[in-house]
Amino acid sequence: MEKPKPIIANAPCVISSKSKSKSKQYLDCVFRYFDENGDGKISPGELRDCMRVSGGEELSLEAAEAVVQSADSDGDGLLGFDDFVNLIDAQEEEERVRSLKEAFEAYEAKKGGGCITAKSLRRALRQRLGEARSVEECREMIRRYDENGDGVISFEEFRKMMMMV
Ligand SMILES: [Ca+2]
Ligand SMILES: [Ca+2]
Repeated sequence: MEKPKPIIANAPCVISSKSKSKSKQYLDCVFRYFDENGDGKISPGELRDCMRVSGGEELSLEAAEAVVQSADSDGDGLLGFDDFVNLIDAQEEEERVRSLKEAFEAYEAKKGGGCITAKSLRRALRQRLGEARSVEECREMIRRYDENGDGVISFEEFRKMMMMV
């Protein structure tokens, strides 16, 4: 099954708002936009219509049901407001991890190798940021975030490192 694009990107009130703040008001606005019949719940059909109207990816009813099911806490086959917020959160988290993975790949010693070494860090800094660092400096940077002390940065360690900066 193909993964639908993040739902939140398809809501017009999101597109018009420059800030990506997740205020209650803002989520409320998105929620109401999805909730066509105003019963305070989002059905798979509503989710689907909404994606279509807003020019998002065409979603099959089965796919919409699967999305709803993934966040449906009380099992009624509909999304209440809290479920909806959780769904958005989960999707944003997924999005964040995806872009982190991309960044990580650029620093990896070997594509798919799963670690950043002092050498690969040095190369990536030079290529991507035009920063010339010595291997020693790169070793030092790695040491700072190398939690398990294996001398390289794993994706998990990289993730924590990025959260700190
Ligand atoms: Ca509804
Ligand atoms: Ca490590």
